[in-house]
Amino acid sequence: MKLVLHSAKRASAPYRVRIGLNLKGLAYELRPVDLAANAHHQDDYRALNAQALVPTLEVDGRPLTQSLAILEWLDEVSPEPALLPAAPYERAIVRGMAEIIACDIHPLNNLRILRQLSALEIGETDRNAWVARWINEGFRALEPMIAAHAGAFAYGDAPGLVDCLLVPQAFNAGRFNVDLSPFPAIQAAVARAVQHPAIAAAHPDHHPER
Ligand SMILES: N[C@@H](CCC(=O)N[C@@H](CS)C(=O)NCC(=O)O)C(=O)O
Repeated sequence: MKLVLHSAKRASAPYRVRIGLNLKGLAYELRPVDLAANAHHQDDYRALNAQALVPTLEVDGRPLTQSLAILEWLDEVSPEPALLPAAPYERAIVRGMAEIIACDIHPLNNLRILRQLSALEIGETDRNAWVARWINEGFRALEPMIAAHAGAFAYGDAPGLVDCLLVPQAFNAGRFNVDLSPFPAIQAAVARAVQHPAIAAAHPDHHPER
């Protein structure tokens, strides 16, 4: 199976998939997409991803989009080590935690949203306050869930789906200087997760420029 991940250096959605692929121990080719230069709006990229968003994962030349769908697909085709727990109730808890980030924090703070705020002449200080507002709101909900469910990782004792989402979202919070000290369980889970070699290898520092 040949895997090609269309990714961008600091973007959090492809960072999730890099973590997932690394945890599975799957080899993949990384193709950087220059978001600043709007490479994602070019026809050749839109042919792979009609939303003009990263990531896209090409599987033997066939594109998959949406990071959560890709991570769930990975868990289906390469079940070990599992990203999701086995029990349906626990799977729903984990998906709920992941979706706080993927559905309720990240879409409000995405590049296209920030560009639109800029187009509406909202200045950098207010844009940063906007970003912080949604991270804080989501993390306030996630904090007690992590406190309740974390073991060695964000959910239980093995790295999994929550870590795939949480580590990039915490990195994004750092980019915008959002203070995470009100969220000690989140901070501790991230500090532990980034020590894992597969998660560390997915860090933007190891990504080609762009
Ligand atoms: N729900 C999508 C979100 C993808 C997404 O928004 N990706 C961002 C980077 S993290 C992007 O491509 N942004 C480009 C833009 O907003 O113009 C997923 O999880 O894959």
